Amino acid sequence: MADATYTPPAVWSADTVSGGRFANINRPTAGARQDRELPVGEHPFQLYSLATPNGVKATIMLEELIEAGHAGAEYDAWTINIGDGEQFGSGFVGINPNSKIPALLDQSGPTPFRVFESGAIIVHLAEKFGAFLPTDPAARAEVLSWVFWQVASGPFIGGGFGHFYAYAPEKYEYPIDRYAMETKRIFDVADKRLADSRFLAGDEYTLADIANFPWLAPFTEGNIYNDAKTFLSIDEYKHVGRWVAEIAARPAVKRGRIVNKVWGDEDTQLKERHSAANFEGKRLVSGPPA
Ligand SMILES: N[C@@H](CCC(=O)N[C@@H](CS)C(=O)NCC(=O)O)C(=O)O
Repeated sequence: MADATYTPPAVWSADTVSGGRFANINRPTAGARQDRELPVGEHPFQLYSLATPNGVKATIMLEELIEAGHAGAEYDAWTINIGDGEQFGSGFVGINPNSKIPALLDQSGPTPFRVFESGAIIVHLAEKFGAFLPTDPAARAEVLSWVFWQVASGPFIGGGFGHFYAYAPEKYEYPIDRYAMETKRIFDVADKRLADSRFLAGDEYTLADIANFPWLAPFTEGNIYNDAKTFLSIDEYKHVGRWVAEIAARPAVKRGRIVNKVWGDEDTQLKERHSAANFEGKRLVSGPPA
Protein backbone atom coordinates (compact mmCIF):
# COMPACT_ATOMS: atom_id res chain seq x y z
CA MET A 1 0.00 0.00 0.00
CA ALA A 2 1.13 3.54 -0.66
CA ASP A 3 2.43 5.50 2.28
CA ALA A 4 1.35 9.09 2.97
CA THR A 5 5.00 9.97 3.62
CA TYR A 6 6.31 8.15 0.56
CA THR A 7 9.83 9.14 -0.46
CA PRO A 8 10.42 8.43 -4.16
CA PRO A 9 13.39 6.12 -4.84
CA ALA A 10 16.12 7.29 -7.21
CA VAL A 11 14.63 5.16 -10.01
CA TRP A 12 10.92 4.34 -10.22
CA SER A 13 9.83 0.77 -10.84
CA ALA A 14 6.37 -0.57 -11.70
CA ASP A 15 6.94 -3.45 -9.22
CA THR A 16 6.28 -1.16 -6.28
CA VAL A 17 2.88 0.14 -7.47
CA SER A 18 -0.05 -0.73 -5.19
CA GLY A 19 -3.52 -1.89 -6.32
CA GLY A 20 -6.49 0.11 -7.52
CA ARG A 21 -9.27 -0.65 -9.95
CA PHE A 22 -7.12 -0.83 -13.09
CA ALA A 23 -3.99 -2.38 -11.55
CA ASN A 24 -4.50 -5.57 -13.56
CA ILE A 25 -4.24 -3.80 -16.94
CA ASN A 26 -1.89 -0.88 -16.26
CA ARG A 27 1.73 -1.29 -17.36
CA PRO A 28 4.36 1.34 -18.18
CA THR A 29 4.78 -0.01 -21.71
CA ALA A 30 2.98 0.36 -25.03
CA GLY A 31 2.27 -2.16 -27.76
CA ALA A 32 0.23 -5.30 -28.33
CA ARG A 33 0.09 -7.92 -25.59
CA GLN A 34 -1.72 -10.56 -27.61
CA ASP A 35 -2.62 -11.41 -31.22
CA ARG A 36 -6.22 -10.55 -31.82
CA GLU A 37 -7.77 -9.39 -35.09
CA LEU A 38 -10.58 -6.86 -35.08
CA PRO A 39 -13.94 -7.67 -36.65
CA VAL A 40 -14.70 -5.52 -39.73
CA GLY A 41 -18.20 -4.82 -41.05
CA GLU A 42 -19.52 -3.43 -44.32
CA HIS A 43 -20.22 0.18 -43.38
CA PRO A 44 -17.94 3.12 -44.29
CA PHE A 45 -16.95 3.58 -40.64
CA GLN A 46 -15.82 0.95 -38.18
CA LEU A 47 -15.79 2.13 -34.58
CA TYR A 48 -14.03 0.20 -31.81
CA SER A 49 -15.15 1.64 -28.52
CA LEU A 50 -17.00 1.45 -25.22
CA ALA A 51 -19.74 3.76 -23.85
CA THR A 52 -17.45 5.69 -21.51
CA PRO A 53 -17.47 9.50 -21.83
CA ASN A 54 -14.64 9.40 -24.39
CA GLY A 55 -16.35 6.67 -26.39
CA VAL A 56 -19.73 8.40 -26.35
CA LYS A 57 -18.28 11.48 -28.07
CA ALA A 58 -17.79 9.34 -31.19
CA THR A 59 -21.15 7.55 -31.10
CA ILE A 60 -23.10 10.77 -30.51
CA MET A 61 -21.27 12.33 -33.46
CA LEU A 62 -22.05 9.39 -35.76
CA GLU A 63 -25.69 9.26 -34.67
CA GLU A 64 -26.03 13.05 -35.13
CA LEU A 65 -24.67 12.75 -38.68
CA ILE A 66 -27.14 9.98 -39.48
CA GLU A 67 -29.98 11.96 -37.86
CA ALA A 68 -29.02 14.94 -40.06
CA GLY A 69 -29.41 12.77 -43.17
CA HIS A 70 -25.78 11.86 -43.91
CA ALA A 71 -26.35 8.27 -45.02
CA GLY A 72 -22.61 8.00 -45.73
CA ALA A 73 -21.96 8.10 -41.99
CA GLU A 74 -23.33 4.58 -41.43
CA TYR A 75 -21.15 2.65 -39.07
CA ASP A 76 -20.50 -0.60 -37.31
CA ALA A 77 -19.67 -0.18 -33.61
CA TRP A 78 -17.77 -2.98 -31.92
CA THR A 79 -17.20 -3.18 -28.18
CA ILE A 80 -13.66 -3.12 -26.84
CA ASN A 81 -13.87 -4.25 -23.24
CA ILE A 82 -11.04 -2.30 -21.60
CA GLY A 83 -11.51 -4.07 -18.25
CA ASP A 84 -10.57 -7.33 -20.02
CA GLY A 85 -7.56 -5.72 -21.74
CA GLU A 86 -8.99 -5.91 -25.27
CA GLN A 87 -7.32 -2.56 -26.08
CA PHE A 88 -4.00 -4.42 -26.05
CA GLY A 89 -4.92 -6.82 -28.85
CA SER A 90 -2.76 -6.50 -31.99
CA GLY A 91 -5.65 -5.40 -34.19
CA PHE A 92 -6.68 -2.60 -31.86
CA VAL A 93 -3.11 -1.43 -31.29
CA GLY A 94 -2.79 -1.30 -35.09
CA ILE A 95 -5.45 1.42 -35.21
CA ASN A 96 -4.54 3.07 -31.91
CA PRO A 97 -0.94 2.76 -30.71
CA ASN A 98 -2.12 4.44 -27.48
CA SER A 99 -4.42 1.47 -26.63
CA LYS A 100 -7.39 3.57 -25.58
CA ILE A 101 -10.93 3.70 -26.89
CA PRO A 102 -12.35 5.12 -29.11
CA ALA A 103 -10.60 4.28 -32.39
CA LEU A 104 -12.05 4.52 -35.88
CA LEU A 105 -11.32 2.86 -39.21
CA ASP A 106 -12.44 5.03 -42.14
CA GLN A 107 -13.05 2.69 -45.06
CA SER A 108 -15.24 5.12 -46.99
CA GLY A 109 -12.59 5.52 -49.70
CA PRO A 110 -10.36 3.16 -51.66
CA THR A 111 -7.69 2.99 -48.95
CA PRO A 112 -8.89 2.51 -45.36
CA PHE A 113 -7.13 4.55 -42.71
CA ARG A 114 -7.21 4.88 -38.95
CA VAL A 115 -8.20 7.79 -36.74
CA PHE A 116 -7.52 7.67 -33.00
CA GLU A 117 -8.18 10.12 -30.14
CA SER A 118 -11.83 11.10 -29.63
CA GLY A 119 -11.15 14.74 -30.56
CA ALA A 120 -9.47 13.74 -33.83
CA ILE A 121 -12.35 11.35 -34.63
CA ILE A 122 -15.10 13.95 -34.25
CA VAL A 123 -13.12 16.62 -36.12
CA HIS A 124 -12.41 14.14 -38.95
CA LEU A 125 -16.10 13.28 -39.25
CA ALA A 126 -17.16 16.93 -39.06
CA GLU A 127 -14.78 17.87 -41.87
CA LYS A 128 -15.78 14.92 -44.02
CA PHE A 129 -19.48 15.72 -43.83
CA GLY A 130 -19.28 19.50 -43.40
CA ALA A 131 -21.36 19.29 -40.24
CA PHE A 132 -21.25 20.64 -36.68
CA LEU A 133 -18.08 22.64 -37.48
CA PRO A 134 -18.58 26.05 -39.13
CA THR A 135 -16.30 27.19 -41.95
CA ASP A 136 -16.24 30.88 -40.95
CA PRO A 137 -12.77 31.27 -39.35
CA ALA A 138 -13.92 32.97 -36.16
CA ALA A 139 -16.80 30.57 -35.57
CA ARG A 140 -14.61 27.58 -36.39
CA ALA A 141 -11.88 28.77 -33.99
CA GLU A 142 -14.44 29.11 -31.19
CA VAL A 143 -15.71 25.55 -31.76
CA LEU A 144 -12.22 24.04 -31.93
CA SER A 145 -11.17 25.96 -28.83
CA TRP A 146 -13.93 24.33 -26.80
CA VAL A 147 -13.16 20.91 -28.32
CA PHE A 148 -9.47 21.13 -27.42
CA TRP A 149 -10.37 22.54 -24.02
CA GLN A 150 -12.41 19.41 -23.39
CA VAL A 151 -9.72 17.02 -24.59
CA ALA A 152 -7.21 18.79 -22.34
CA SER A 153 -9.55 18.99 -19.31
CA GLY A 154 -10.97 15.46 -19.44
CA PRO A 155 -7.95 13.78 -17.83
CA PHE A 156 -8.18 16.06 -14.78
CA ILE A 157 -11.77 14.97 -14.31
CA GLY A 158 -11.31 11.28 -15.10
CA GLY A 159 -7.70 10.35 -14.47
CA GLY A 160 -7.43 12.87 -11.65
CA PHE A 161 -10.67 13.34 -9.73
CA GLY A 162 -12.43 10.12 -10.76
CA HIS A 163 -9.39 7.99 -10.17
CA PHE A 164 -8.56 9.25 -6.69
CA TYR A 165 -12.16 9.73 -5.51
CA ALA A 166 -13.64 6.48 -6.82
CA TYR A 167 -10.97 4.03 -7.99
CA ALA A 168 -7.79 4.38 -5.91
CA PRO A 169 -7.24 1.62 -3.33
CA GLU A 170 -7.36 4.16 -0.48
CA LYS A 171 -8.66 7.71 -0.10
CA TYR A 172 -5.83 10.24 -0.09
CA GLU A 173 -6.78 13.78 0.81
CA TYR A 174 -4.16 15.64 -1.22
CA PRO A 175 -5.01 14.32 -4.72
CA ILE A 176 -8.76 14.36 -4.03
CA ASP A 177 -8.52 18.02 -2.97
CA ARG A 178 -6.32 18.84 -5.95
CA TYR A 179 -8.60 17.29 -8.55
CA ALA A 180 -11.91 18.23 -6.88
CA MET A 181 -10.68 21.83 -7.08
CA GLU A 182 -9.80 21.47 -10.74
CA THR A 183 -13.02 19.64 -11.66
CA LYS A 184 -15.10 22.34 -10.01
CA ARG A 185 -13.08 25.00 -11.79
CA ILE A 186 -13.77 23.28 -15.13
CA PHE A 187 -17.49 23.20 -14.34
CA ASP A 188 -17.36 26.90 -13.47
CA VAL A 189 -15.68 27.71 -16.80
CA ALA A 190 -18.51 25.92 -18.63
CA ASP A 191 -21.18 27.43 -16.37
CA LYS A 192 -20.01 31.00 -16.90
CA ARG A 193 -19.88 30.47 -20.66
CA LEU A 194 -23.34 28.87 -20.72
CA ALA A 195 -24.77 31.75 -18.67
CA ASP A 196 -24.23 33.91 -21.77
CA SER A 197 -24.57 31.41 -24.57
CA ARG A 198 -27.13 28.75 -25.44
CA PHE A 199 -24.41 26.34 -26.59
CA LEU A 200 -20.70 26.28 -25.81
CA ALA A 201 -19.56 27.85 -29.08
CA GLY A 202 -22.54 30.16 -29.54
CA ASP A 203 -26.13 29.86 -30.75
CA GLU A 204 -25.58 26.65 -32.69
CA TYR A 205 -25.15 23.07 -31.46
CA THR A 206 -21.65 22.04 -32.60
CA LEU A 207 -18.72 19.72 -32.00
CA ALA A 208 -17.99 21.81 -28.90
CA ASP A 209 -21.16 20.43 -27.31
CA ILE A 210 -20.65 16.91 -28.67
CA ALA A 211 -17.17 16.78 -27.10
CA ASN A 212 -18.12 18.23 -23.72
CA PHE A 213 -21.55 16.75 -23.06
CA PRO A 214 -20.41 13.15 -22.36
CA TRP A 215 -18.08 14.33 -19.57
CA LEU A 216 -20.29 16.98 -17.94
CA ALA A 217 -23.69 15.28 -18.19
CA PRO A 218 -22.97 12.27 -15.94
CA PHE A 219 -22.09 14.64 -13.09
CA THR A 220 -25.28 16.69 -13.36
CA GLU A 221 -27.26 13.45 -13.76
CA GLY A 222 -25.52 11.92 -10.74
CA ASN A 223 -24.36 8.70 -12.35
CA ILE A 224 -20.57 8.86 -12.30
CA TYR A 225 -17.98 8.17 -9.58
CA ASN A 226 -20.40 7.16 -6.81
CA ASP A 227 -21.74 10.33 -5.08
CA ALA A 228 -19.52 12.80 -6.97
CA LYS A 229 -22.54 14.96 -7.82
CA THR A 230 -23.11 15.68 -4.12
CA PHE A 231 -19.41 15.80 -3.19
CA LEU A 232 -18.71 18.48 -5.83
CA SER A 233 -22.02 20.39 -5.29
CA ILE A 234 -22.72 20.04 -9.01
CA ASP A 235 -26.22 21.53 -8.60
CA GLU A 236 -24.47 24.91 -8.24
CA TYR A 237 -23.82 24.87 -11.98
CA LYS A 238 -27.33 25.81 -13.12
CA HIS A 239 -26.40 26.78 -16.65
CA VAL A 240 -24.56 23.52 -17.21
CA GLY A 241 -27.68 21.74 -15.92
CA ARG A 242 -29.91 23.60 -18.38
CA TRP A 243 -27.53 22.80 -21.27
CA VAL A 244 -27.27 19.12 -20.31
CA ALA A 245 -31.06 18.77 -20.20
CA GLU A 246 -31.44 20.27 -23.67
CA ILE A 247 -28.75 18.10 -25.25
CA ALA A 248 -29.79 14.91 -23.45
CA ALA A 249 -33.22 15.18 -25.10
CA ARG A 250 -31.81 15.01 -28.64
CA PRO A 251 -32.72 11.67 -30.30
CA ALA A 252 -29.20 11.14 -31.67
CA VAL A 253 -27.69 11.79 -28.24
CA LYS A 254 -30.06 9.29 -26.64
CA ARG A 255 -29.03 6.66 -29.18
CA GLY A 256 -25.34 7.49 -29.05
CA ARG A 257 -25.23 7.09 -25.30
CA ILE A 258 -26.19 3.41 -25.35
CA VAL A 259 -23.94 2.26 -28.22
CA ASN A 260 -21.23 -0.07 -26.85
CA LYS A 261 -22.82 0.10 -23.41
CA VAL A 262 -22.34 -3.25 -21.72
CA TRP A 263 -23.46 -2.45 -18.17
CA GLY A 264 -26.70 -1.46 -16.48
CA ASP A 265 -30.15 -2.87 -17.27
CA GLU A 266 -30.15 -5.30 -20.20
CA ASP A 267 -32.61 -3.20 -22.24
CA THR A 268 -30.26 -0.18 -22.01
CA GLN A 269 -27.26 -2.07 -23.41
CA LEU A 270 -26.20 -2.20 -27.04
CA LYS A 271 -23.01 -4.23 -27.31
CA GLU A 272 -22.72 -3.78 -31.07
CA ARG A 273 -24.42 -1.36 -33.44
CA HIS A 274 -24.76 -2.20 -37.12
CA SER A 275 -27.98 -0.42 -38.15
CA ALA A 276 -30.82 1.75 -36.85
CA ALA A 277 -32.80 -1.45 -36.23
CA ASN A 278 -30.46 -2.33 -33.36
CA PHE A 279 -32.13 0.38 -31.24
CA GLU A 280 -35.59 -1.19 -31.50
CA GLY A 281 -36.85 -2.31 -28.11
CA LYS A 282 -34.05 -0.49 -26.31
CA ARG A 283 -34.65 1.95 -23.46
CA LEU A 284 -32.66 5.05 -24.35
CA VAL A 285 -31.29 5.95 -20.95
CA SER A 286 -27.63 6.07 -20.29
CA GLY A 287 -24.71 6.64 -18.03
CA PRO A 288 -21.11 5.48 -17.72
CA PRO A 289 -20.10 2.90 -15.14
CA ALA A 290 -20.05 4.39 -11.63
N1 LIG B 1 -7.39 11.18 -24.99
C1 LIG B 1 -8.09 9.96 -25.28
C2 LIG B 1 -8.47 9.28 -23.99
C3 LIG B 1 -9.15 7.97 -24.22
C4 LIG B 1 -9.29 7.17 -22.94
O1 LIG B 1 -8.77 7.55 -21.88
N2 LIG B 1 -9.98 6.04 -23.03
C5 LIG B 1 -10.11 5.17 -21.87
C6 LIG B 1 -11.59 4.89 -21.60
S1 LIG B 1 -12.50 6.38 -21.34
C7 LIG B 1 -9.43 3.84 -22.14
O2 LIG B 1 -9.53 3.30 -23.23
N3 LIG B 1 -8.72 3.30 -21.14
C8 LIG B 1 -8.08 2.04 -21.26
C9 LIG B 1 -6.69 2.03 -20.70
O3 LIG B 1 -6.24 3.07 -20.20
O4 LIG B 1 -6.05 0.98 -20.78
C10 LIG B 1 -9.32 10.27 -26.12
O5 LIG B 1 -9.93 11.32 -25.89
O6 LIG B 1 -9.68 9.48 -27.01
